[in-house]
Amino acid sequence: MRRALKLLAVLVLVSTLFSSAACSKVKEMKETQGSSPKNLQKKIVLGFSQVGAESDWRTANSESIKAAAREEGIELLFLNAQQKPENQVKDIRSFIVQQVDVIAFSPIVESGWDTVLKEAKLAGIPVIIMDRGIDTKDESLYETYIGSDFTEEGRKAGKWLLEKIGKSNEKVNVVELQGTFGSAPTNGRRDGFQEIIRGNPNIRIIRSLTGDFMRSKGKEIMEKFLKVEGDQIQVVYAHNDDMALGAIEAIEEYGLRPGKDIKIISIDAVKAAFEAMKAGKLNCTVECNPLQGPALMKAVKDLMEGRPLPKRIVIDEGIFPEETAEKEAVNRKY
Ligand code: GYE
Repeated sequence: MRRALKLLAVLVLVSTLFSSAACSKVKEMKETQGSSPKNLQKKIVLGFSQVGAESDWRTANSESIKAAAREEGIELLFLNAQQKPENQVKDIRSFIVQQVDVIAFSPIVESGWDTVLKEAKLAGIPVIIMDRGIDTKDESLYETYIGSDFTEEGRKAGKWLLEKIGKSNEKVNVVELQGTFGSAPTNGRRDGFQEIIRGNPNIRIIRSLTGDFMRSKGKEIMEKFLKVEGDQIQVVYAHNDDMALGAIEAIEEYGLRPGKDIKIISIDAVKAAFEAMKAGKLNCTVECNPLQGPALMKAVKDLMEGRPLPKRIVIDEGIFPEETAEKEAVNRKY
């Protein structure tokens, strides 16, 4: 009995020593990567948790991340959270368990990340926020945020409306198709647009609902708006092109002409929006650039090689009114 106990104690000791040696080995590998990029033995492993596959923008964004990782020789663990924040928490935890080198994610909603980000910090894994921002008091929980200025996008949409339609003295009723509730692009695009149209008392948002950035839901909401407001609607402001395209279908089925009887402004500037503008069904789209893969991989490499990162990396963007569609359509990559 005594002998058996002794043997057990030795086994426990050996396995503890072994696992702590294994741990320091992993740490060592990460440190080697950090200090001398040229001696990279092991590929950098990046865990990325994506929002979902809700829009053309998202498809282009996912492709850009995958292509850039391939190009840079970074091993990418890519997970799709299917628009559920709780899935993203699970994704991040699984990346921590797998001891990836860097975690990046596009947060579905703005708040609720502190606990899981603290877990990543405790595990010594740096986090990059991409595309959608987060709301936190503790900025040490992430290294950098790479993404667009959503409030500015909303302002651009508002300015276009003021210039094009707001000049006449007639009342302009706007219906708003919002993106995912609680997400950074929804909040920014809503606030930026409101800030600008506030300057003109004739422009009023009469209805607003969330369509989750999806074409099918954009169509559903527009059907509802048309049912209650009928031809009292002069303008649709959609937080993305996919919902605008859904709204276009609803307007046509209702018997009105999108782009003419009802003006439509949206955000993203994906290829399909240019086709709709060329057909005269969409009036303006504000650019939101999804090709963020190269910027993400550069940030990952900078981090691993110990270079400091700015806290915010903003993507440059433009605006495309219908008059530019014909010329610009050929240049669109997504
Ligand atoms: O505008 C929309 C997508 O987070 C900026 O998410 C992104 C938004 C984009 O579903 O189409």
